[in-house]
Formats: sequence, structure tokens, C-alpha cells
Amino acid sequence: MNILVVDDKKLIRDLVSAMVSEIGHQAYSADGHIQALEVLREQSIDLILMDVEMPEINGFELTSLIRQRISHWFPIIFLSGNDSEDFLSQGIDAGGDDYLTKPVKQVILAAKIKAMERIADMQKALDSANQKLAQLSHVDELTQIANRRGMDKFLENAWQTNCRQNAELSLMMIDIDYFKQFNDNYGHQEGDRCLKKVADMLSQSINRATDGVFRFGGEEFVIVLPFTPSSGARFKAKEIIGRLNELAIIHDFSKISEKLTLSIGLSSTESGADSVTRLIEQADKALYQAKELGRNDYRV
Ligand code: GH3
Ligand code: MG
Ligand code: MG
Ligand code: MG
Ligand code: MG
Repeated sequence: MNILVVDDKKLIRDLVSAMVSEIGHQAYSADGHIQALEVLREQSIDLILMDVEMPEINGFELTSLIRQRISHWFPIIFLSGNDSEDFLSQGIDAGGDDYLTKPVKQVILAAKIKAMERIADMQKALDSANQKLAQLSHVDELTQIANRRGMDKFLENAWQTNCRQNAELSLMMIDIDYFKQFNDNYGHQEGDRCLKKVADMLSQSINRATDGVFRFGGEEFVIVLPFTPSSGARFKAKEIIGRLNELAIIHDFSKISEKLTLSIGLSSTESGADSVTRLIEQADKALYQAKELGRNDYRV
């Protein structure tokens, strides 16, 4: 572990740091709040051994400050010459996790560090499990592209960034044509395979890191194109229609072609959409028009 020793007295700082090294951890030291915050900015610290009585900002105050500023948890153990019970509970209230009185024995210090390390490991495992869950909740299981929840989050960020930079943002609502007939005639499994192929094709067709592809639901997909005016989105729509044509997925039950086709509705901040909701509404309307006008095409 990377252990930060905070103490205003050099003698104690060096002594405790030496113990920490001997126990087998990496020691960092700080003589007060300024150095401590500096180390915390530059190093990933796993535990702090914190003096209580220090000039300017004491150990309890510094602990509160650290807990406010750093969102992830790591253990903080106080080392103090004062062993009154009042002091102990103040330290825990300030955000500390344990308390040792000076002079500290190396065996005791080693045992406390080991116990805290166990808790810290559990916390880390929990954090990473939560992170994985959050990720999973944004991914569509069938197609492995981001789902609607992922889209909402993406759009929120993209909208902010684009507004800030005064750039155009375009959105594409994509819907497979006569997919009900596809499913009804080839079966649901074949339908699923088809959705995967379309999702892969859509993912491959975006080439900027800032673009996003999402499964909006059922056989509908959304592509978000930040920093892209309507002209760019039209170009992309044409390309996607062409790519699907090249894939040549047989659909004998489509009313307009012997191959699978899709229709696209486009919207852009250029045409006045002033919110994410409006952007989606406009794309939806344009999609409806593309369907009305015969499908296998895009409309703005
Ligand atoms: P349109 O050309 O007007 O878009 O007609 P459509 O048949 O594509 O549209 P409709 O909304 O009537 O039907 C969509 C169909 O998509 C219904 C359902 O059978 C199919 N579908 C939706 N989600 C899934 C899925 O996860 N897997 C499979 N296999 N099919 C799905
Ligand atoms: Mg002191
Ligand atoms: Mg649909
Ligand atoms: Mg429909
Ligand atoms: Mg459809």
C-alpha cells in the first residue's frame, strides 16, 4: 500500500515512515495540510496515518477536508499523544477510521494497517463491481451496442459540449423496413441475427470517436453525430443505406425489395431543435415521412 504519514514533527514523521517501510509498504510523508494535499494530488494513496495536533489545520480538520474533496474512500488512522475518549470520538466523527496513541509500537501499527487493508480491498472490489454493473446497464445484450439508457447519457454530454462549442449536432433515427414480416417468416432467431448484423454495420459506419450508435428499442437504432451539420448527416445516411444494400440480407417478404432495407429520419440543431427531446421528435417525424414516401430512404 501507499501510506501517507502526516505529522508536523520531523522526528515522528521519520520514525513512523521507517516503521511503514519495515512493515513492507511504501511511505510518503507530509508536515501539514499543504504537503498532504499535494501528495494526495500526485500519488494514489491507500491509507493515511494522521497526526492530530498540528499548527494551522489539525488532523481532524484535515480529515474532514480530505473526505469532502476526495470521493473514493480510503482508511485514515489517527496517531495522537492525547488518548482521551472525547478525542477519539471526535476523530471518528471527522471521518477517521481508527485511532492509535503515540508512542506507537510497530506490531500494533502493522496489525491496524493489515485490518484496514482488508476493508480497503473489500471497498475496491465493491467499487469495481458497481462500475461493471453501471457499464452493463448501458449495453444492449443482443447487439452489444449501447442501449437507450446509454443514449440518454451520451446525448446529455454531447448536447452540453456542442452548446459550449457552438457546434451543430445531428441525430439519425433508423428503423428497419418490414421487419415484422421478416420475423414472422424467418423466425425470431433469424430476426435476432439480422439485428446483430445491422448493429455491427452501423457501428462500422461511424468513424469519429465522438459519434455514438445506440439500439433505441426493437428494430430501431439511433446514431448521434456531434460536430456534424445536416449535410454531413445526409451523407452518412446515404452511406448506411448503401452499406445495408451491400450486405444483401435476403428479405423475400418485404413489399419494396428482395433485400432488407431501412428508413432514416434526420434532425439537426441547424434546423432549430433547441433540446434533446426536440431533436428526437424531429428525427421521428422525418422517419415517419421516409416510411410514408416509400421506405429505403432518408428524410430530413
Ligand atoms: P415498418 O416498415 O413500418 O417499420 O414495419 P415493421 O414491420 O418494421 O414495424 P413494426 O413496428 O410493425 O414491427 C417491428 C417488429 O420488430 C416487431 C417485432 O417482430 C420485431 N422486433 C422488435 N424487437 C425485436 C427483437 O429484439 N428481436 C427480433 N427478432 N425481433 C424484434
Ligand atoms: Mg503534532
Ligand atoms: Mg419500428
Ligand atoms: Mg413501427
Ligand atoms: Mg420497422
